[in-house]
Amino acid sequence: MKIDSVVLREIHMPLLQPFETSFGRTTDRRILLVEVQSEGLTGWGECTAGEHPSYCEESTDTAWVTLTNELIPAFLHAEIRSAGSCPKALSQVRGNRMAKAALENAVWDLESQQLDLPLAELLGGVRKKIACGVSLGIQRSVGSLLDLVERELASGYQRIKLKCKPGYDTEFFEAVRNRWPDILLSCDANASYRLKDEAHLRSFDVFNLLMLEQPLWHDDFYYHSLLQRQLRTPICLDESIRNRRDALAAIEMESCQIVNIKLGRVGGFSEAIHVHNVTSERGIPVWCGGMLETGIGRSHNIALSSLENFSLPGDVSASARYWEEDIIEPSIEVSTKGEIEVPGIAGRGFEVKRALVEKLTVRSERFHAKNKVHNHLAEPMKARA
Ligand code: OSB
Ligand code: MG
Repeated sequence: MKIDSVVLREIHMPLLQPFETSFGRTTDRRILLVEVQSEGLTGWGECTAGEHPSYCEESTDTAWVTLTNELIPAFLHAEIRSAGSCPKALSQVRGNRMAKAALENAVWDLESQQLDLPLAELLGGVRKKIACGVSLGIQRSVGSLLDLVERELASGYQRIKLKCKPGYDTEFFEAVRNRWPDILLSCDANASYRLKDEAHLRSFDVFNLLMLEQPLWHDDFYYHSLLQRQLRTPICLDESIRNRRDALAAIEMESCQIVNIKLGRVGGFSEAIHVHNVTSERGIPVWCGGMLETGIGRSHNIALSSLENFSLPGDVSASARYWEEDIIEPSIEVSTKGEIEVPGIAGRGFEVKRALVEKLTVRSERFHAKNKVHNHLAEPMKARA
């Protein structure tokens, strides 16, 4: 692939509603976008790092530095034959998987355009439609949670996931279960419980949850395996699974029965496909997680979710749940059956609204294949004050 240049930028986008997890509340997103340009075509990638290093070690700021100083120069120096050669080209950098994924996924996006194939097809996807669920942030009151659940079910979403933490769990599950005894309901603790909470976590079993996501430490398999033996509810691992080996270790230790795959957390499409394949071989179902992405990351999540073993509804939902105006068109829509159609046209299947992206940009840098040129396309925040 002849790469001409790479553009890295940061955009600021306010969320329509604040989103609260066990590690904090997000109201405004600071998102890095990567463009990889080649002979008139542009592949886009989105970095899913959060504003603070709370979900994992990376943040918007660490990803900026790693991409600028390490990953983009290494990428431009390497010979990239296809998107699949990115992990090797970036392997000198340890960790920093969300930064790597932003770059690698842009190359997959580009390659699908060059080959005139839908991205989903390039990845080996087989599904024409994907099943969608929603992830609901921690609410201050049971009443406000019930209102939210009612609204999302009316929109057609097939599964409701409740964020939880100690003090914000069973009371909420009970209220939702009493009102909707038959819905697919799950919860996500984002690593907020400890082994001393075992008896309490066992009390979740009565709510017939589809899964309990990442109850214990973010980097653990062993204690999850001890906990899983004590629960009827299947454990799903999110934070703990960084790659194929982690998935295998978790499966062999019986730490979980379900795996959440996030493109950023595993470092991009190549590793996501490896995790997909190994879980598939072992009979462990997967679903696609979300990181409050814009339409660019979301379109990549849709393509990934078209792979066969994505048999549970993912946290892939409509643009309108997050943004006043998404940066792609058409915006991502979910049918009344709670499904998103996988685009059948070449590339990611959604156009990027370039003028809007420029307007939202607070800093950017362009890197040329031969020599790096600093090119500040936009003034920092003060320009928008
Ligand atoms: O654990 O799935 C998670 C958002 C930020 C950090 C971690 C998580 C989430 C979500 C959001 O659940 C899902 C979405 O994008 O709708
Ligand atoms: Mg999670």
